[in-house]
Amino acid sequence: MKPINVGIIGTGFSASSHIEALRRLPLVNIVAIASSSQEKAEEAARRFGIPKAYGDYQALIDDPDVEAVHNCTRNVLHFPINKAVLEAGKHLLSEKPLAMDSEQSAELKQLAEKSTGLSAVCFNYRHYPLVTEAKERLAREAKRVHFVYGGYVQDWLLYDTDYNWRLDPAQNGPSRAIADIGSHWCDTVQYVLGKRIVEVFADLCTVHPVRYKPKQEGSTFTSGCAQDAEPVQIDTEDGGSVLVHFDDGTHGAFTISQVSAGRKNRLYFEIAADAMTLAWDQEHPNRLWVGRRNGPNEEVVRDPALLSPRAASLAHYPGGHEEGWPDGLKNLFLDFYSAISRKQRGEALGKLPFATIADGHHTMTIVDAILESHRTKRWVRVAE
Ligand code: SOE
Repeated sequence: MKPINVGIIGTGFSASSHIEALRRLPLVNIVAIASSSQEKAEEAARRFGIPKAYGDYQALIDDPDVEAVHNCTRNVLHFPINKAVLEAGKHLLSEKPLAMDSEQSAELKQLAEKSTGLSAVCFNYRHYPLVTEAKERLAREAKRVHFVYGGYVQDWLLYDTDYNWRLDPAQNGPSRAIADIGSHWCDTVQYVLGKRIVEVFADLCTVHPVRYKPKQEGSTFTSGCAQDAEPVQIDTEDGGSVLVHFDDGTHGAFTISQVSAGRKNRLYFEIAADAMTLAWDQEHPNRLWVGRRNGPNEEVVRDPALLSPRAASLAHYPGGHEEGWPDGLKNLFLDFYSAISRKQRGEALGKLPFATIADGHHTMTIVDAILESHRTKRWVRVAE
């Protein structure tokens, strides 16, 4: 089968991780990259060995060779680029958050319903083998979930000298930590449970109301330095805690932080169900803890021979050969491009494992409800 031609928009942390993961798939071919200037695009094309470079994203979308577009830009560009790709009828893989707010994402949801292309949002944590194993065990063994708790904590914005475009609401949108990483927690947990968050109560906080913005901007995960920097007021949250209710009445809570020393990228959840408790942590992704009341606790390791069939299909190496973040991203792309190939062959798609634009929109409505709850200090229903 002919590989699917992909164009990448963006050249930062997420673009480079997408390129690396895509290069590990036989069913795609990266043909073009776009950036904010021709010079930047050409530099990135040389660095990544991509044949075509565009200094304008619309030119990449209009290129007849490009069949699928990865939107790896800053949040402010998610909406206009996603809209243009959907209108062009091309396949779309968008970075999260899907848009700046749920008004924009609602429009994208409508466009996606009419588009001839397939589309997905980069909620990559669904695609880890042991996250899928948790989902399968829960569906198989549990009748009732009592509580869900956990969080997503990082430290790359710990100091007031750490600065990045995500600190600027004009580039990032009105929510920072919740939209950036809280959205991942919500999507992952909703996927594992097969339930939706319908109501939230939030308490957010900004640890550094003033940060020092360097003249030369750093990229995500690089640390800053106070020299040659100007103070700027910060209006978005460094983190917070949120109580949630799911659609079947299940209760949950999560804490988000980008200022937790030593926690580099810890998305974790624990699901207390009647049959067992399941716990998973992105910093130790190859283990799933299963707690029991009347028997020994268990630790399931990522060995394809020990996993349910769908989880085993996401584990590409035998046990003991650790897989992690880049592999989860690759699994998402594998699921996405396999679905496109099946569509091209006229096969039925069935239930898709990846987050669709409708899922991305739902997450935006959760983010908006969290902001409103924090502002009004009350429970807020997530918009339908
Ligand atoms: C920064 O917080 C970031 O790169 C997020 O934007 C990603 O979605 C997450 O997977 C890793 O951290």
